[in-house]
Amino acid sequence: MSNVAIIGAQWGDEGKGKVVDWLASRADIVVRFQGGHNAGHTLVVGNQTYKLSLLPSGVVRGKLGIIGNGVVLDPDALLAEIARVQAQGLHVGPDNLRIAENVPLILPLHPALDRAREAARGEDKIGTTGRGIGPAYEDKVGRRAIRLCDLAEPQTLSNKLDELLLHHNSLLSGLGAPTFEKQPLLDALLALAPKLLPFSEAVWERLDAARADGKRVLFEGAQAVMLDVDHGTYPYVTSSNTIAGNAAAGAGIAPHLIGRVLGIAKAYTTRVGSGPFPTELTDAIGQGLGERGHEFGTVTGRPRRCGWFDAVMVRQAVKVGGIQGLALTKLDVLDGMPELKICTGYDVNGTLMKRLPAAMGAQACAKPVYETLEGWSGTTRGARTWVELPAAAIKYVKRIEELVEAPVALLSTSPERDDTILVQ
Ligand code: 2SA
Ligand code: MG
Repeated sequence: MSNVAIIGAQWGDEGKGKVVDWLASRADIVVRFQGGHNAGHTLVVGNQTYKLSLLPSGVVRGKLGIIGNGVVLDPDALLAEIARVQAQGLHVGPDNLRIAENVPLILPLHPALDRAREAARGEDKIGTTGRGIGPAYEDKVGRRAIRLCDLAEPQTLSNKLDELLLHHNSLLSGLGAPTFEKQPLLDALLALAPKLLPFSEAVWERLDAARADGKRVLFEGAQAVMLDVDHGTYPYVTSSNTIAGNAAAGAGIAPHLIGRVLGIAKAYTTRVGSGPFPTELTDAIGQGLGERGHEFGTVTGRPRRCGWFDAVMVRQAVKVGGIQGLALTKLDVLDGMPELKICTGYDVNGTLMKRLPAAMGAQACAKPVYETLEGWSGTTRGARTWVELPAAAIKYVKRIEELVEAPVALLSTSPERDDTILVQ
């Protein structure tokens, strides 16, 4: 197996955790290359359910996990997550988790600013997870970020905190939110140093050695293409590039080492948070998808918005994300539906479009153009071979392949790891 990058092909929550876990058994290293603890990857292994937000999913399989420089890392969230999975019997230590020394840190002022801004947006919220992801990336590109390696340099920490507080306290007070004192933040960071520095290293070097040794690396994406800060439904997006091309920059490896790109998509569509959703169903059908699919955000618990499969959006994700094969998940949620619709185009102010327009107004008024397919009465839940699927289910999957211009390589028919059909 060459290196594989796994990315979401819709708006997140596609079931990446299960697929990463499934492929991690064939890899040596699993790398998170963007996002932060706004991710919520759920892995069901036997009678244990692991909810991971920062830890690379390979830790469940005892694989080496790497958190790359492209992530924004909340130290308290990481330490709490490590303690949680250790209580579930997993081992996580500097021997099986390495963190890029140049990873930017999320400080308490970042979620504070995230939430204050969302509150100030009133009705027009982005719908962020409130974890400070956006403000942390702003500090990174603003060349103000405190990074893991800074914890080893108290004077650097102190100087950087001065600059950060000058910036953030003016923003926070402008939003009527409480400001931050320096000393408590400095004390907290100095106290974190001995806990975090043992995990810190130049991970690009370790990945280069892994390349030389022929190790197999899995790049675990978070969120999804339609939340990508460039290619998603901007500004209702996350603040990092979620497409596979960012695995190189976000881990410090050569682009040609990314290898195969697997996209994950649900057999229908969900999104949590604000923003356009052309195939959204606000009727009983959408409610039924949400109930049968248990559609609540792993991170925030928010109910997810549900709708029909959008082939226009996924085809675009295939192209910009470099997706060569699709893992289609939660097919079982469609069991028993008399008919299914697939969006094949958008009517944007009377113009038929085969791609998502970039402008906010055009995105907001994109109306879905549907193709209708018959549903199936049999169940697909737990199916592990292609032949177990009802003919109409096979037809639905085949039509999706044609429309998104990528083969379905893997079908998931339940959250259970082994309820998976390897198509090719
Ligand atoms: P933020 O907090 O600044 O990243 O939020 C910006 C927008 O991105 C959306 N967002 C998400 N939407 C769905 N799932 C998310 N995480 C998944 C989970 C994990 C995954 O299960 O929670 O799929 O990797 C996620 N993270 C951010 C958010 O709703 C805003 O619209
Ligand atoms: Mg999720």
